[in-house]
Amino acid sequence: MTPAADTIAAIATPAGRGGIGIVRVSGPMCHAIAKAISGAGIDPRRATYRAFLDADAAVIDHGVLLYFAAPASYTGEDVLELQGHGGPVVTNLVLRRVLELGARPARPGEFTERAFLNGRMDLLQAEAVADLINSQTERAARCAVRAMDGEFSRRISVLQNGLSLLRVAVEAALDFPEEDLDLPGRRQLQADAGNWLGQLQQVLAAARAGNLLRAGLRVVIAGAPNVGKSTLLNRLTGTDRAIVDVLPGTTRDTIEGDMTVGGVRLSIIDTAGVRDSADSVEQEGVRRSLLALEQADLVLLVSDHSMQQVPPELKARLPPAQRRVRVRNKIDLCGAKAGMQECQDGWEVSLCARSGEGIELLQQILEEAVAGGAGPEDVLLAQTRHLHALDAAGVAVAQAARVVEEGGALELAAEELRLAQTALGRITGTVSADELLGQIFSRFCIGK
Ligand SMILES: Nc1nc2c(ncn2[C@@H]2O[C@H](COP(=O)(O)OP(=O)(O)OP(=O)(O)O)[C@@H](O)[C@H]2O)c(=O)[nH]1
Ligand SMILES: [Mg+2]
Repeated sequence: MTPAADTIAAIATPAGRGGIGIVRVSGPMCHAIAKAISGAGIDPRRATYRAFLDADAAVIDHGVLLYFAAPASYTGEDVLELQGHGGPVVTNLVLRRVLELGARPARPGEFTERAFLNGRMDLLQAEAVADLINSQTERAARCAVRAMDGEFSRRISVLQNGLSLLRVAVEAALDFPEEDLDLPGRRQLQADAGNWLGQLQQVLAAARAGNLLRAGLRVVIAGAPNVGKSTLLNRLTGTDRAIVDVLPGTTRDTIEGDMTVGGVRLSIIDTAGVRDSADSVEQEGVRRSLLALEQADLVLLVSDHSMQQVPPELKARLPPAQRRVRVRNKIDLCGAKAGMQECQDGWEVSLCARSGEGIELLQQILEEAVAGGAGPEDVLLAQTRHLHALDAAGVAVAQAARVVEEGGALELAAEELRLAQTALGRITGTVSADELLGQIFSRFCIGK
């Protein structure tokens, strides 16, 4: 990889005031910039306390310079960190001076992009950096660190090596005319293809669980007016987020609150009660409720304990395969007991949102929904693009396995295996288009 010709710089600490403000610089001019701004040369990997000077040698700030010589740095290039006082104005003055000295402003994610291009990390690890920064729960952060350390990449690389050996075996068999490939040979290929398909499916399951951990789960509370949806939102999130009132039609906008279950962040969305209404604002509220339903991962269908059915217009809008939990609220009014039971389309819970009686049963169901299939350890923090690639690889390997099993043309199996390898290569970045890289790194913050 040829080193970048230009030097980039950005403020690496969050905007606003803080103890320290860091300007980060990467590229061939780092040493010259350090010398010019501090008035003397510096040694690599040694914290040096100096004044930061402007063009007229007036002091901008006093702080610590840290210099890492290529290739032993985050980006693989010369890197300089100027750690001054964390005020927006002073940090900007330091940045401005660095730019005057010849650096250019970095694009979002450009430091990590350079780390990738210089082979300091693969694409999965680079994406894990962004995931770590954006983690909303402790569990997601721990998973992101494991991905950054290369756990996910190793799992992909095991698959890649396995598929590659399998393809070599299939291609070797191709050199024999069909009738010469003995039965044990074909059986072995068949067993190997089945084995790698199984391993790929395990990785896919762990990636699905990780994707959930990363993105969280959208839980929508829906039902007729006045059944206690907003009371339930407040109870689950432990807040006073939504207005509760005896009058039906209180909630008009969708209202979002957060809760964390089993280390996964759940967005709980309260919606307007669904009914026919002449009020145009309420009509809009109902439209938004139905829209929210379509984007839900899980729906809590709330009704009064007395009222047995969910409004038909609401039922009609529920996507068929969507997971749902029926919540019968206000058990205090009919003297029923809190409880849960399995019904035809999922769980049903009876509770009292107002007092909180039975709410732990609903929390238990949410925990189960989050845990999904994978055990707590086998989770790979995957982005949707990784899932698509793993899916594509899975389809191709399954197809190859079928061809081998059914005694089809081995050329086809070899081609499917090649497609699977290409799909996996897109995950770690061994096969990547510039456009994809642009999309990935533009999602980072500036300075990373
Ligand atoms: N007795 C009893 N009343 C409840 C319970 N939960 C909610 N309520 C009452 O039912 C009324 C309606 O509650 P909300 O939470 O506003 O109901 P909603 O479904 O959000 O209503 P809309 O926003 O109008 O659709 C309020 O007076 C609540 O105090 C409960 O478990 N028991
Ligand atoms: Mg409401």
